[in-house]
Amino acid sequence: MATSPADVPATRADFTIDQDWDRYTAGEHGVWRALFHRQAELLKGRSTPEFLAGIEKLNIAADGIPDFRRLNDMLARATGWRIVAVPGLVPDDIFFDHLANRRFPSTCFIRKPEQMDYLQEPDVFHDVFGHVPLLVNPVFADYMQAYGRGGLKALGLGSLHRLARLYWYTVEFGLIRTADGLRIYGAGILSSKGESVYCLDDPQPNRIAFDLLRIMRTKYRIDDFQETYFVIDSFDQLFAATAPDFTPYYEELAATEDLEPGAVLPEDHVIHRGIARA
Ligand code: HBI
Ligand code: FE
Repeated sequence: MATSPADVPATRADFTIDQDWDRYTAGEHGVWRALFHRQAELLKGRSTPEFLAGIEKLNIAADGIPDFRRLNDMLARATGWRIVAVPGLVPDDIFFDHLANRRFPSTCFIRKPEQMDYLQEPDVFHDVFGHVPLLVNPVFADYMQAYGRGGLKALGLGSLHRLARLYWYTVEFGLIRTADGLRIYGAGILSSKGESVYCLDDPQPNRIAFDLLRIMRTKYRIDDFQETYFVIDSFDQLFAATAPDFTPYYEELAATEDLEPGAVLPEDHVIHRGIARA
């Protein structure tokens, strides 16, 4: 059903809206409960321990869609971040400005029961279950703010697409190496039933060690599981990568070819070489 302008909640200049937690129906809380139970079970032994620590610290549970006011009390005390409700994807400059000021823009609608397995745009399960728990981790919280600041600069340099790739291959689809093996930290995987298994178990995708410039050259899929996952050793490594000024990187990248999502280069530190898709 097309939403007429009247349906779209009035947004402010920063595109924020009120979550209106009291307006959720029992059916909407039911969808959250079903998604939460399924992912919590599936992610055992798959998600990075820092994700579980965040879920517990924020007491994000199966009982229903969390109230952002309650989450913000705990999140602000932990790392100074807070969630602001937005109607959906917001313009890049607005998005980066929120992140640069430790405000995570989260959708507050939840998918329909028939969309349980796949949703193109982020909903409150993707944003709150997938993204918010890691904002409790001080280093990752610093990375997300540094990313927001970098995004504002990249916009000014016409290099947004480079940083969009960095976000995609880390915050959305990143893997991390632990003593027990590879684990998931990317929100796009944590909130996805199929990709939570595929990213670690399937021989098809490449798994390549994190390399900032390599990632910023690599295109990504938005309509299917990723063909390549990039693996960090720690959140410290990720945060340290954002320390330098990226301007020289953008100049160097301007002289290089973009890479297809499934490409493997001789200089790649390949952890697993996938099976090229037909
Ligand atoms: N808006 N609400 C929301 N969530 C996102 O993840 C998001 C966005 N706007 C822009 C955007 N992501 C990407 O274009 C940036 O990551 C580059
Ligand atoms: Fe996301």
